[in-house]
Order: sequence, then C-alpha cells, then structure tokens
Amino acid sequence: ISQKSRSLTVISAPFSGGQGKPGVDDGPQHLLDMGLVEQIGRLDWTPKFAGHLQFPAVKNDTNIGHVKNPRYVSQSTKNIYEAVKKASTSSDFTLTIGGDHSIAIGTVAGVQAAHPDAIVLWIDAHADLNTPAASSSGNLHGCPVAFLLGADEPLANAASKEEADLFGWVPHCLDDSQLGYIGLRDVDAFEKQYIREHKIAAFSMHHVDKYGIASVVEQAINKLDPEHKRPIHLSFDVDAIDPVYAPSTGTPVRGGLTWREACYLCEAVAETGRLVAMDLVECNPHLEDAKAARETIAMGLSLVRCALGETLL
Ligand code: Z70
Ligand code: MN
Ligand code: MN
Ligand code: MN
Repeated sequence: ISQKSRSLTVISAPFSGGQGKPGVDDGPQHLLDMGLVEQIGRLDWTPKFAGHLQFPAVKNDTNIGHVKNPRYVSQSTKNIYEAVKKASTSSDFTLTIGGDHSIAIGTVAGVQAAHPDAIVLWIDAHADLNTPAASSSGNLHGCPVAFLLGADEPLANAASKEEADLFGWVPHCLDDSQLGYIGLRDVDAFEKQYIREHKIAAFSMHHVDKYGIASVVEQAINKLDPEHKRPIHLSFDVDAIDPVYAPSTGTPVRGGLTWREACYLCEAVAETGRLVAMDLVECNPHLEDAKAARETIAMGLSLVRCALGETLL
C-alpha cells in the first residue's frame, strides 16, 4: 500500500557550544555530503532542505558559575526553537541534524509548540537531565532535558537577574510522563535520583540485554502512550550506539546498542506511523580517523532512513 508522499523539512543546526570538542558542528555537512536529502527523497517523503542555521558568536561569553558558553547556547537554541516551531507547524515531519545535544532545547520546544501531546523518546548513553547547578562538567549538552521539564533554577553566580534568567525563555513544555529513555549507561547521581523520584520511563542497556530491544521499545511506547495515538519525537544521540559502530562522537561509552538494535528501534517507531520529528546529534566527523567518521555518518544515515520507513515492507 503506497502512502501519499509526505513533506519533510531538514534543518541543519551546526552547533558545538554545548560541549567542548570542536567538529560536531561539521556533522550536518558530512551527513548532507554523504547523501542525506537524496536518500530521503527515494523514500515516501518529499524533503526540503531549509539550510544551515547561523549561530552568531557572542562576545564576552564568560562562564556563569561553572556553566560554559551560557549566552551562546541560550541564543542559538532559541534560533533553533523558532526554526523548528515553524517547520513543525508547516510540514509533516521535521528532521534536525546537529550539532551537539543542547540543540534539543530548541527542537523539543519547537516540536511541542506544534504537537503539544507528542511523546519524546530520548535515545542516549546519557540522560542529559542535569540542571546547570547539578552539572559537574558545566557542559550544557548535559542539561537540555532539565530545561524542558522545568527542573532548572535561575543560574547561580550570575551578575544580574537577566543573566540568571538566561534560559527563562525555554518553555517547560515536557511533562515527566511524556519522556522515555532508551540506551542509558552513563547517568550521573543527580539524574538517577530525578528519574526515580519523578518515575520517568527509563530503559538502560541492562533492560535492552534483559528484554531485548523489541520489547523495550514496545514497553516504552506503552508506558508513555497506552492508547497509541500520540505523535512521537525521536531525539537520537549517536552515542547511544556502541562505539564499534559509531566511534566518531564526543563521549563514546562502551556497551551500547548494536547496529541492528539501533536500526530496529527506528524501524519500530516508523511502524507506528506517528513519528513527526527526529533529531540526529553528536556525530563528530573530526574525531577518530576518516574511516571511523565515514562509518559514524553512515550509521546516522541508516537511522534516518529506518525512521522514515525504508525497511518496512
Ligand atoms: C554528563 C554531563 C553528555 C553527551 C556527554 C555527560 C553528558 N552527564 N552528553 N555526552 N552526549 O556532562 O552532564
Ligand atoms: Mn545526548
Ligand atoms: Mn550522549
Ligand atoms: Mn526554566
């Protein structure tokens, strides 16, 4: 049964300010060079590339407390929010390619503006749930979920009220019951406690081993949306995957998803017919060697194609 071709907007967010390693801002260009838009066009989708978002540098962006690049991340993710909100309102699907995972402050808020009932599947080795105060690294790519849930406090040690409220624009658009994790294996103490206290649906690699990926995806969707009617936003950090298959990423953690487990997850989400947005983040083609970078980008392209239904018969 062929479906009518649906509209898809590709947004490039070449942003690396949420963490310390340069090169992740070059992920989008590598995905495009290896054929992202053409590959999507061969499926039942009509892709439109919306161009690379621009992130003007911020002068004197000194740390606030230990939080790094706070003004740059706030301003850039706000640009992403506006672009994703517009795309999600006008097209059937929004694919945002990063960039580090701080861009999801903008993508999740933007998709929620168009689809306030959408559930978010956060596929990651990490929970990215630290508040700025709880973060030990000061890297804001470890904090997006805290902003979206409204777990954050004004920034400590800010020079002014305006600075303390730098992330006050981020809508607290996610309810605890709207978020599900798969792939976790490097979670900080604060994040574990938050997940427990707020009863967030969280499936670690232990659960993938114990139940298998098919059951885990089914359990996650059943828990967040027992009636199977809500839109789905898939936020995929490539470091969820084992570094054997996706080595070129800023924080590789051993013991991740296999190539097939990662693809299966995307296929199962595609099969629901309710996927409205996907983020693909943390591909850093400047890490490891050129072959590793190509494999990581190829992995990312496979995830996108699987999520868009390539392997469904
Ligand atoms: C740690 C932090 C993180 C990605 C590392 C790590 C967070 N929890 N996220 N790499 N993609 O710094 O907050
Ligand atoms: Mn992440
Ligand atoms: Mn991660
Ligand atoms: Mn807030």
